[in-house]
Amino acid sequence: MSIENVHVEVVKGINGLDKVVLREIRGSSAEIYLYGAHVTSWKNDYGEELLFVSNKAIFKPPRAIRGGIPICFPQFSSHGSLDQHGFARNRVWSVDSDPPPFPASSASKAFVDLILKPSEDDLKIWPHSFEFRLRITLGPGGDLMLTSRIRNTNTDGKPFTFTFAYHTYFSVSDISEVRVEGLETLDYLDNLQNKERFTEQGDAITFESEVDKIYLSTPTKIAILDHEKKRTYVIRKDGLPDAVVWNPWDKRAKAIVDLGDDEYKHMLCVEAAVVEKPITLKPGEEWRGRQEISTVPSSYCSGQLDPRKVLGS
Ligand code: TA6
Repeated sequence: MSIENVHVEVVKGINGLDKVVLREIRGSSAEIYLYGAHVTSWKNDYGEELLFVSNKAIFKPPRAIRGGIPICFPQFSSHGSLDQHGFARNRVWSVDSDPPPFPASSASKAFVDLILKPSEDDLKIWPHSFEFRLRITLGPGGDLMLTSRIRNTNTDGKPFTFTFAYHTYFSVSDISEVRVEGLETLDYLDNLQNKERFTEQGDAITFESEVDKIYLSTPTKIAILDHEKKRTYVIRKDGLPDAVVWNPWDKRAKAIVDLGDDEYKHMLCVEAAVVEKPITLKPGEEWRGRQEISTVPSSYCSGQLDPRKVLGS
């Protein structure tokens, strides 16, 4: 089967791993390794990289790639008996040549359908048959959509339960200058305090030390404002009630072998996820989780557009 065309190309990436390249006519692009169905690049019309990937990322199975968009399935983090973040990010996926139709197919031609089914070895550590279909679409405006469809294909009549995350690493100019809007006043589980539950203050979230929080029942839209770059990332999500916010800061960064000591300054993970209330599927049932990320010029540029200042001037 050939999926090569102007918008979609399969090439060899680092260490000879297969990589799908999506391109849109105005210049935006995305790259996805079949290893992990891992998005490793998302560029805007000007060729600027929007995702963070570590200079020390190791593109070699079985290690997950540090950066981009790892897929956490069937387990988020250490919330279960599997290895951290499950195994989908450490498996080689296939191009799905004949995916079941989507109810609302987008107009974009720059998309790829990937599929993961468990191997015999996977069934030994997680004894459930599933089909995980992932469609990755680069929209005409450069927005990136990921839609996961996970189906229980067990023939033994048994349901299964999972947690999930799109563990997106956004590229930011300086973490100390970034704020996240949309999570104010929400409850969260703090991974740095034994997953205890707290309530966020009323202000937008800013960063001055390590953060590892799972915000619960979050709105469908979250924004990351990068003042220095004058860029705002907008995350829209569906079927993914929780949102994880992670930055390792200096000490923990030093302990992560595939992350440079200072690289934490240029990354922020905001992860559309299902953690607090895991999904249970009966045989034949399917779950869908969708994340759409886009950028807009920041409406807040180092105070210039602060309405109080405008009014006061
Ligand atoms: O999503 C946040 C988190 O679960 C953190 O606790 C942190 O460990 C991070 O993911 C990275 O995990 P990884 O297994 O990729 O090193």
